[in-house]
Amino acid sequence: MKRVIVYGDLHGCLDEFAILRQELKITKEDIEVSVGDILNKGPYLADKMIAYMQEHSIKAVIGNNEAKAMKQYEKYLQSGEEYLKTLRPFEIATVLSMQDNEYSYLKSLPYYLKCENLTILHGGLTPDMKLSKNMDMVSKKEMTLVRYLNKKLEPIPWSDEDNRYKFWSEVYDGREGFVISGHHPFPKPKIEKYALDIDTGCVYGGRLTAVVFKKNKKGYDTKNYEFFSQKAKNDYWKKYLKGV
Ligand SMILES: [Mn+2]
Repeated sequence: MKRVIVYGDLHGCLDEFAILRQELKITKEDIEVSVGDILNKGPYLADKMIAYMQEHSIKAVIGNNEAKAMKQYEKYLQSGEEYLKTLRPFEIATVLSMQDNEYSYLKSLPYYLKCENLTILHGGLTPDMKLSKNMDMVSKKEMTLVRYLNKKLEPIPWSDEDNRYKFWSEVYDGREGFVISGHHPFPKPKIEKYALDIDTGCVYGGRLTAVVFKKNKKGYDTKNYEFFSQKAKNDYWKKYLKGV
């Protein structure tokens, strides 16, 4: 049976990821996809995370952290050590763990991935976004960042709490398929009619969640999917902020 298995934000949580994959009893038949934000903030750096993804042929879409790491790596190659001083310690660690292989891996990642009736992307969709190969870069980047919308159904910045109207998936109409995303951590997966957010904040001491879809006659069954999750061994982000 061919399964599609989608993983939430990894953020360097490789131990939890490996345990979760063991529990899922992955076979060569399975299609595994990450919603992006593979790297940054957590215990394992870009080199280890990407090597693991490559070794196990796990697909991924770009998260905002991958987009940022690519840009920072490019600037580091241009301007050298001086540039690193402008970055946060976890960003420096990411950039320094990257080489050509990691950079070209990140470059090769798509912004969204369609698997029959399923669509995997990192952030979310706004009513005026249309997925296509020739989407402009601004909309692609925006797609990695969408969380809450304002009353005009436009995405609001992270800090703009007062303007918060609805989470994007609460008003999404399913026109681009059943969407599985991450980016905004919830204590439990956020389940809507045409979308799932499966970021359950592993790097913040929450859980790493996977959702499993099986096929029926019409495509992948979006009514009877199953969640699996693995508890974080640590609140890695809190540890990082405390400097221990
Ligand atoms: Mn993110």
